Amino acid sequence: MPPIPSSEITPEALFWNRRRFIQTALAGAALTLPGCAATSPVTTATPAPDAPAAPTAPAGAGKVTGTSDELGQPLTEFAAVTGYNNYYEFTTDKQAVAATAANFVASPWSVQVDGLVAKPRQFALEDILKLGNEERIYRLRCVEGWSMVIPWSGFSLNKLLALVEPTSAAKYVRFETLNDSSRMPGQKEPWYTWPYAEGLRLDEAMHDLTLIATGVYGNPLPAQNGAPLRLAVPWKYGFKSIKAIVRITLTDTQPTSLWMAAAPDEYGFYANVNPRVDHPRWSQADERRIGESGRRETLMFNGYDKQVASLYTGMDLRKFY
Ligand SMILES: Nc1nc2c(c(=O)[nH]1)N[C@H]1C(S)=C(S)[C@@H](COP(=O)(O)O)O[C@H]1N2
Ligand SMILES: [Mo]
Repeated sequence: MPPIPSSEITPEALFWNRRRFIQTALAGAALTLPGCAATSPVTTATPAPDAPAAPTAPAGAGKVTGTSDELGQPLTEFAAVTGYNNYYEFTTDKQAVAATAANFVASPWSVQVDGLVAKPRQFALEDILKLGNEERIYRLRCVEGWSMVIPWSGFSLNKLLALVEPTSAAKYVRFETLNDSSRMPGQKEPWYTWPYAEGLRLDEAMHDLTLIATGVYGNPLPAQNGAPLRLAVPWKYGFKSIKAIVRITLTDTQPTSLWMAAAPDEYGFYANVNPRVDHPRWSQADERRIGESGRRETLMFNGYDKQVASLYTGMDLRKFY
């Protein structure tokens, strides 16, 4: 059973396809974006009071030690974490990503780490996996206005960057997803500047919270969550947490992400979660936690302000959205 009854979902992809169609008709090839639509109320059914308690290890999940994040907020259920996804390389239908990506083969895999580094290197996945397998429970806040609490496993990106020795000229890190439309059919969709790309400032990339996730819910990452490895940057909107990374490049210029290229008025480079800076088309003041009814307040830096606010001292956070 899908974790989220489809009857309760505004079909965002349909909305956007219709909007694109209208825009195409009106304005030739000038298209605007999606990424994100704000309005779908998403809830899971509330179990009857006498229903049996959910099993601690849901079918399909591996071993996870924690049951909540550091704020005491419980893990989002396994079925939602692995069944309600954003991954435009496969489909814009969140509940169809898992099925559409089911046959994606993520091995062999390697990651090129290059640019302004003393020791550029191509890492085989096997070597990357040796860098660590810590459990990290992070909130994920999508710019669309929904959120989850997800038990990732992996290691801090700074461990990988240390191996290539960034030079003093390196100021930013650019990440790129696999570019292969025979394996990722959504890349045939012409509206985006494939491959998906993202970027961080070097100090953001070196922050201990910035995770290379190689697993979720005690299992290796399934395709829909970004197999075999992806970023998890918990204080930024979810689109920064790029999936299926094949290349990491140190650079002296601010990278342009896929979303910045698609809609520069809507998606900035920093994309720090900020309840006081609304998206041009919807409020960011609150969010729907998947599995809960009602909405909860969005926290500054997604609740990681103590850890990361100092990265942005002196910056106008409104301007630098
Ligand atoms: N390559 C790639 N990475 C991506 C996306 C995508 O479409 N393609 N979607 C982003 C968005 S908008 C979100 S909210 C998160 C969702 O991660 P999840 O499906 O594991 O919850 O992945 C991000 N990483
Ligand atoms: Mo997102």
